[in-house]
Amino acid sequence: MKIAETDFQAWMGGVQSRMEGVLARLLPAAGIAPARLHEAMRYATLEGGKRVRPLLAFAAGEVSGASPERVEIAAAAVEMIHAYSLVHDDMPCMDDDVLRRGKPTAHVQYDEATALLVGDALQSLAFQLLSEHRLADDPQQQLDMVKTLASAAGSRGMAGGQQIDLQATGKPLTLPELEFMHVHKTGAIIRAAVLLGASCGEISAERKQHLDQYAKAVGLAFQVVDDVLDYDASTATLGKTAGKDSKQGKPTYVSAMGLPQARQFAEELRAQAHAALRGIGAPARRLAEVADFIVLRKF
Ligand code: GRG
Repeated sequence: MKIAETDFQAWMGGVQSRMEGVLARLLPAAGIAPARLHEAMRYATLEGGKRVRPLLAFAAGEVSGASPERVEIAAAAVEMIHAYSLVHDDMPCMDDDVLRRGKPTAHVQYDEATALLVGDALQSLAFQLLSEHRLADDPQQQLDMVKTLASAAGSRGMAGGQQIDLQATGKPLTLPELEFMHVHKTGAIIRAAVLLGASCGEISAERKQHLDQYAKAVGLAFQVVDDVLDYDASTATLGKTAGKDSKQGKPTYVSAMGLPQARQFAEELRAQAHAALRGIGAPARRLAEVADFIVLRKF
């Protein structure tokens, strides 16, 4: 018996397939020189991934009345930064993995030097997109969007979090240290996705603050669930190597607090995310649903 698709599933599927088309259009064509690099950029970005960050951007755009034509560009920029981070993270000098999104990682499919360039070029393209498309009526607001993504990706955001992660291998971290690492490594880009989506429309300072609180809770919840799934789910379900964190001696929420407590913590963060949206009301419905998806997902 076919189970009926919920309204949220239909919305999510719509955003995911829209983003596939948008990314395919915005990435350089595989036939354009240097073809190997362009082909590898497309390989690393297209046909895979849950597109959680674009989902957050589109849901946040509903809070500010943003036009989908603007949000899709901001979402593509964030997704390109995310794709770049995965390519570099998988390289032998970092996590050294061979499977991502159910296919060989970029350095396995191509070679290490090409994978390095894929990450570099995706990052540049993300900022090119944010600067060459009109995304906000107020130019200062658009400049702030560029700054938000730049600082989220940089040494005081994702790259800094990755550095902490590399240094933490084999060492137990306290819960505050673990949180500090993840707020930077994964949380910063998730926060940027929410803020950039909202910034494509009109957003009051008060609502922005609610969104910021929501993003903090959801960003951490995403990581806690990622740790639970790494422990609990199979490689086939995840499309990436399962059980890798414990094998590499990485501190995780499961190793720090135990599996049932980590699951409970994810639930608490989901409640915090919902609470942060209360001040916004009905326009935040999709954001609440995305928080549920992030916490309840099985892959
Ligand atoms: C290399 C500068 C640099 C940073 C890498 C984000 C990151 C930092 C590494 C990714 C490693 C990792 C598995 C982190 C855990 C959380 C995470 C980002 C998982 C992958 O994100 P998903 O689940 O992936 O959204 P999909 O494939 O669905 O897009």
